[in-house]
Amino acid sequence: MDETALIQTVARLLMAPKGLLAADESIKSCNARFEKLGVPTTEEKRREYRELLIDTPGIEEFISGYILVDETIHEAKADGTKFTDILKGKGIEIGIKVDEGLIDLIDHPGEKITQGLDGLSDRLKEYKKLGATFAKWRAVYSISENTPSELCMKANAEILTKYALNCQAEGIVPIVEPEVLLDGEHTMEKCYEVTSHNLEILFKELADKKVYLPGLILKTSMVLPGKDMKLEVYPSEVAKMTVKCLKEKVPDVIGGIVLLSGGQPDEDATVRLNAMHQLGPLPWALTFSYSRAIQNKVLASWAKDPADVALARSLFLAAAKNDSLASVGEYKV
Ligand code: 5MM
Repeated sequence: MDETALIQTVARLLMAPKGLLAADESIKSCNARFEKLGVPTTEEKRREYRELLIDTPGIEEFISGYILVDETIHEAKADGTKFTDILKGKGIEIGIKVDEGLIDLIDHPGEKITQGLDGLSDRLKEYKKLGATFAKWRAVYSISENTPSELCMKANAEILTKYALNCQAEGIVPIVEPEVLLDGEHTMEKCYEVTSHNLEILFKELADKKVYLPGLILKTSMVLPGKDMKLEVYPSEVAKMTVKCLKEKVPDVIGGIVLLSGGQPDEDATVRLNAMHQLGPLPWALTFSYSRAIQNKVLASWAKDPADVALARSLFLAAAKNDSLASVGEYKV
């Protein structure tokens, strides 16, 4: 394992005041978002949309890495320039989602594990040749009366760890994403409890199997009450609970932490990250890796008027700038 190369990639990804763009919606999720807005669900429309995101002038000021999917990493601009060359030219790290989605956890209704370990090493080698320096794998946990079960958390921790070891062996920085879903009627305290216990299980497994923590990034959900509670929570409260949970369970030596937005309102994701940085110095780098919270307005604008790429790009730059400011606690409402 080339530890120095991993650390250098982590440093480039987490260089303040930047964060990551998650543009790794699977074809299915991307199509579902397109469909809602009346955009044709064709490969060409997906390519066109991703071109808009990848070729936005100046975005490198706010974004250090793009997480792509298999389809996009092989694609090019309408004029033939490869997407990977555009990103490299801007000094943006190329990331790739390597999990192959969720499957049911046998005998555990409502619970999922993530698949994609088969042939992973070969796929990583291929992505590395295309320029990828980091990867991402997402596991999900639903909160309900009986979930997440110990078995679900342990099974996903084992899978995330195998994935991380594979990545590091290939010189690719793994992002491990254990996402506690926002759906449900649970309290914020319950979310704290579940996130905390799950992180404990995950970091024990990562340490037991000797994953190199300075060469790993955690992508986590925030500690929030369930969406169906329809509760207003102060950003300072979310920040306090999330940071407390992370400080207690994430080793200081980790490469760093990035947050997902998880379906919370765009502005909330920004304000809450900002509030975390106002709590004083943190033991690890902490920034954003949003998909919806950055892209919602961009996609809506482009769907309405695909010819007005300039408007969609200005919305993308504005959202990325706000999150960049929040990543150093300088965002002002
Ligand atoms: C972009 O969404 C990713 C998962 O996509 P699929 O469900 O289509 O496979 C997801 O991992 C994403 O990277 C994170 O959840 C962050 O996205 P949000 O929208 O939560 O910020």
